[in-house]
Amino acid sequence: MEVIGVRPPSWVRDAVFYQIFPDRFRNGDPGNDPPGVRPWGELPTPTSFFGGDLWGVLEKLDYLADLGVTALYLTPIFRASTNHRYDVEDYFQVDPVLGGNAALKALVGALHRRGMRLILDGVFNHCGQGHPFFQEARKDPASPYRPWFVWEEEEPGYSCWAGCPSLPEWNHDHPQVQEHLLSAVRFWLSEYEIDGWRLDTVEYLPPDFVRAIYRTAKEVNPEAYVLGEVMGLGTPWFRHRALDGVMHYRLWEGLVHFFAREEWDSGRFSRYLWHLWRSYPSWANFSSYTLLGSHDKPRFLTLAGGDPRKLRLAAAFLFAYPGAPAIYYGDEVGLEGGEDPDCRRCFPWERVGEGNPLPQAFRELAALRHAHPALRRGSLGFLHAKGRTLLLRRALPEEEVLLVLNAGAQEEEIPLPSGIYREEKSGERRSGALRLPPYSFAFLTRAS
Ligand SMILES: [Ca+2]
Repeated sequence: MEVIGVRPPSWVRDAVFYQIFPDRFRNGDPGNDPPGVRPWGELPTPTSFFGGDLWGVLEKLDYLADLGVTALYLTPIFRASTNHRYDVEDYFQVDPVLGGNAALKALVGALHRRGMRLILDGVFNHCGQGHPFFQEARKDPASPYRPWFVWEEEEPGYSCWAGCPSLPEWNHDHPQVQEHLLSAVRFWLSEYEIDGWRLDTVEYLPPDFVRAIYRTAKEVNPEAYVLGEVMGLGTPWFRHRALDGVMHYRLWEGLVHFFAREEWDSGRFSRYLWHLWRSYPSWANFSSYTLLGSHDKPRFLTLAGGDPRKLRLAAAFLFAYPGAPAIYYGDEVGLEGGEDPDCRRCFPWERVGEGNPLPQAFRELAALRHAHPALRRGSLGFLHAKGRTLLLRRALPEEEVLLVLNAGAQEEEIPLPSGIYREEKSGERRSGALRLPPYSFAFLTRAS
């Protein structure tokens, strides 16, 4: 008997994700802007709003599809007070400044007509202090919402996320709290046909509640994707069948050490990855979300000292690695930025189609991944790791793809496995060894 939801949705391992911070991607309707929006492109502060919205995302679906993106992950969109909206005030209303529920309906419809998908950010550990239930519970000790929160003697008088008084934590031991949050999980999957949830701060939630979210999502749609924000090792969540995949921050750390900062050689990098690979069940490796950036980390290009060659190398690796690769909005045009809020700058639309080679590089990587099933579903092997050079193999019975890369400042010759290979870019036949200029890579397929 198959247990419901044990198998992650099959579409994930074929997906290319794109993460959007909705206030900063595209302003499709200036008419819904909150008061005091800043000029597009000004450097963000923790409190600035720029007027981006879901209508803007809808406007740019051609751009995203052309890039090779097949799925979107939006950071929180429900009504809240801040620009990041991790302080939810109503789990059943898309923020009117993002276009409201109507804009989400339109966006999901347009995505599905293109065969694309959408996952939303579920913030179920805490709400915002402006949430009406919290407001009432705080004012009135006799309120039915009083037991929905955890009251404490110490300041600020209640349990809150990471000591942040604006984010009161839900009391998940109270059955009505769980039911309220699970009804939101259910509602957006069934009524708006979203394709899954990214669960915020999973490591702070009671594991049983995460399992309940997982089961609830799969009951509505067995093909729903349940992704966890897990900064540590994800193994326990997979053991307990509570998630389909994690945002692969552990992989991200390795990419930063090897490609961006050049602190590790390829031997250490490949041993680190192999250890991670073996720590997760195979299905979890293939259905995790692999990333070069997110709204919580400095931009990869910035970590790489602004060198686009290193960004391209890391992107090539990401698109050749198992899991669903994700592009953090703007990385593909070379947007830079340090720690939050600097990593949440406005999308610089003037950098698209201006002879900028980066978007084309990302487009080619996505196209390669879509063209070669071995890159999405093949087995993983590290065939060579020496100095700053690396050879990664992805193989299925019917095809074999190699990523050969030189992440160092010297030209290098890298030995190839026996056989004749075809270089993807030039179409030339290769055997024996491949010479690569500094900071460059090549994809090879086995000639049949
Ligand atoms: Ca707007």
